[in-house]
Amino acid sequence: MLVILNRYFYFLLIGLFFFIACKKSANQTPQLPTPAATLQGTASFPMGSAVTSYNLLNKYNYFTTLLTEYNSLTADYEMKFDQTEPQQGSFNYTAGDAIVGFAAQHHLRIHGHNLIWHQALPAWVINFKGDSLAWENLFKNHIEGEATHYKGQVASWDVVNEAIRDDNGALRNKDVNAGDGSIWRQHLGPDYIARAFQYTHEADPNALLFYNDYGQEWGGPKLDSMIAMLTKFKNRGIPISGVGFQMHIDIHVDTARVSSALKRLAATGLMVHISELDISLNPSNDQSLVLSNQLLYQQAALYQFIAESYRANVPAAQRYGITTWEFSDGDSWLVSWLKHKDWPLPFDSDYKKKSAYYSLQYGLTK
Ligand code: 9MR
Repeated sequence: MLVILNRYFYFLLIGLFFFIACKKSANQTPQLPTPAATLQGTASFPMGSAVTSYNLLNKYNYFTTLLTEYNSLTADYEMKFDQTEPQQGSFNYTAGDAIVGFAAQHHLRIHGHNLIWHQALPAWVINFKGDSLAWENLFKNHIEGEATHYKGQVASWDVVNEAIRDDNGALRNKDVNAGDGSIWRQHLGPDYIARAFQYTHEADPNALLFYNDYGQEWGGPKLDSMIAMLTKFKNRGIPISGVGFQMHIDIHVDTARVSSALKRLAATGLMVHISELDISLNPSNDQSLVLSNQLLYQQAALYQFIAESYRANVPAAQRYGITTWEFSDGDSWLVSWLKHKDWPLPFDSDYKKKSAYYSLQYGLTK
């Protein structure tokens, strides 16, 4: 009897020891995020961010967050005309090359941004005097020069950016408000957009070519004429692969219109890139606004909605990806360039994840 009791006691003791050992080792194993818990690990399409070479090369938190979360890059401003050819015939691809080199080193996709835009032009282009042939040469040389320089290194280009007027859907032409006209349309005629795609395609036949713009979420004449233009291009055999829906939105956005615009753009058969996503919490730049949890949750719900709506309305084969315009609040153009009091991105200024991050990730997963 005593022997049997002793044996049970012995087993009990071993069990207890085993239980304590397991608990201890469980406590000692930290819960590290798995790759699947990042944006790029969760999404079934590329997740991108706008970046600057300075931040990539100098800010530790910036490039580690970027490499963990994203697998596609767009240059925030360093591949634009005013940067690549600041004086006529004097080229500077240093910053763009740094971004492209970083992407190659880390196997990230590069989306080229942009070749033709009415903004970010060097002074020599704004002041250029010449007949229509001279303008055509300037236009063609710029496109061919830059597209050739990055040939085989960029996966895709925003060939033409923001060519359509906000109010009536006409092509930007003469200024309506200071600086909102397009010298390209003024000097090259209405078919310049199609020619920009042709010239880019001739220079880099493997790059996917996009038309990129904002305001699709308003619906109305701007979206109607954009869709009409894209459809015409496809029917004419213009080498266009996709459309960029910038998505600079704010917390008052009409979500039904976002979904409807995504659906209509997808119906063109083109790839759809959410190309510059950010969600402003303070669109009127009210200096007295205090950041609240309520605002952060509203923003989070919208980030989730955008991911879900994209997945629901754009067929998988047409999803070129979702690109946020930078990823941390302090680096947003609204904050660092326009000096607004705002918090538009999934990470805060210290590169910490906000509710918006978790909800975006959830929207990519569900
Ligand atoms: O975020 C960009 C900012 O850093 C630049 O100074 C500016 C001019 O080059 O362009 C900003 O990016 C714009 C993008 O190229 C096109 N869509 C609107 C973006 C925000 O203004």
